Amino acid sequence: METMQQNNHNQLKELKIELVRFMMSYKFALDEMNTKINILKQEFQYIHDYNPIEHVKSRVKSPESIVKKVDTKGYQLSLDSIRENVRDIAGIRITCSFLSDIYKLSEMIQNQKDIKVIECKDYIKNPKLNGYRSLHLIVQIPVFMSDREDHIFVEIQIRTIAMDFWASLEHKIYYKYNKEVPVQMKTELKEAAESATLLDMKMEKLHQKMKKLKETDGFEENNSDFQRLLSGTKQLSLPNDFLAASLHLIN
Ligand code: 0O2
Repeated sequence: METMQQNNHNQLKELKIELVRFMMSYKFALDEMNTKINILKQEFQYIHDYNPIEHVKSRVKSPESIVKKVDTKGYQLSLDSIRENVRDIAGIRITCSFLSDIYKLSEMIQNQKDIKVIECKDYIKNPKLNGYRSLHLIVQIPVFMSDREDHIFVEIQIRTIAMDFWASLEHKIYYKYNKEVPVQMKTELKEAAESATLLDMKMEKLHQKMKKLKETDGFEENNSDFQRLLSGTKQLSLPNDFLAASLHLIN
């Protein structure tokens, strides 16, 4: 009797360790992705004097949500099956300033050698019927642990502030409403999504116009800054002035 109890206790202990390891690997994958995104953000700020990322949110799906998804999709309830089929356990949402930033950022992420792109769903070029827009990437990244290397799926959603505003509120409006949503409401939500699209397009146009203006003005401004640096009337401060000065010397 005592040996049986001991066996059960050991099995439970092993199961607990396995579950903790399973969930931890997703947390580590998110830590790695967050570091990568942070590096891109900082480097972009220094080199281009511009930050395309407004904010980043990440989460590990709760065990309850994982089990719910396994149930609704009809997957087998085992760790191997969950690992293979539920690819959004680790999720990152990046909100960008402008439409063009989304594709720039997606390209920079996809070009990283240790990131394997599994799937790319472009709900911006092909919005969902309800009006939902966002760029979704499913990637796999290696996580190195004490005794093994795991390749973990991460879902990355990249969108603009307007897309995020719409999606967050749409989610709130539908949240916990299990009955059919009235057609009129669906139409109005779709119209709201179209307004968000127009706003994104307008802001993108303004962004491009301003970029061109800065390029023309920038040369003269930087040049006079550089002249002041050479004549010693402008002090160098780290790191932007050093970068500006080095870039002028290279050019
Ligand atoms: P949560 O709580 O955000 O994680 P999948 O269900 O992922 O196996 P699917 O449906 O092809 O397969 O995935 P898709 O289309 O890539 O969408 C996955 C996620 O995108 C959703 O996760 C939402 O976060 C978001 N999303 C997709 N469609 C909509 C939409 O119409 N409105 C809003 N607000 N968000 C959407 P989850 O798991 O549904 O939820």
